Amino acid sequence: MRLPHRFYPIVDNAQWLERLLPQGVKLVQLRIKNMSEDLLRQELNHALSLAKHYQAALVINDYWELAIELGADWLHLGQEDIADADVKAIRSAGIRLGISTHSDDELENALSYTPDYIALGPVFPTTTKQMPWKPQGAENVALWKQRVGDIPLCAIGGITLERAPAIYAAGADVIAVVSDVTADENPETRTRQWIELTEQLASGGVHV
Ligand code: TZP
Ligand code: MG
Repeated sequence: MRLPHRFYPIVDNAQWLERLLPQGVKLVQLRIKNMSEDLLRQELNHALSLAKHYQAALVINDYWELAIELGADWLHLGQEDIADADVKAIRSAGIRLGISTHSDDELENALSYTPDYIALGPVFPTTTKQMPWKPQGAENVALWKQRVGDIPLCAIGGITLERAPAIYAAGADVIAVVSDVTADENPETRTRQWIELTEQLASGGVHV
């Protein structure tokens, strides 16, 4: 199964969606940490209605119970999250699932859930999330793509627009970014540049 787009920004509140979805984003993750349950429910509801309006796939990070309750279509879980989640209930609700991986063992574990995509990270050093894993590099992106076969591979961690062509060329189906968009002085323009890059790739116009 293909994902709806090859560019996958990750944001931490629904206001970002108001800014990015009008630029043409079709795949976006809401990754909220530390919010009270009431606010969280409101935020997710708002985000889901924005995504529906813009016909974009909204991937909810972490909150699988709320995702089921609110009728979400997509969920992203890490290895610890998935160990605690009711994957049967998630699947019965028709929710598609992406899973993070950082090592061979995690990949094997993730594949046992037949996920809708596998994320591999960090590809480059990142300051957005503290992790014990050393950067994977383009080499592991290529290796992971061989291992996951038809399952879409999402590369994440320290990826910039400038680094993206080599990572797509290494085998990433999708690239997820936080800071390259949200820390840019013009996130809307940066988003449009990413979308243009994916369009150029589709027309064979980018050479690495
Ligand atoms: N998972 C692996 S790396 C990462 C996450 C959430 C952070 C990605 O952020 P950035 O700013 O694109 O490096
Ligand atoms: Mg998580």
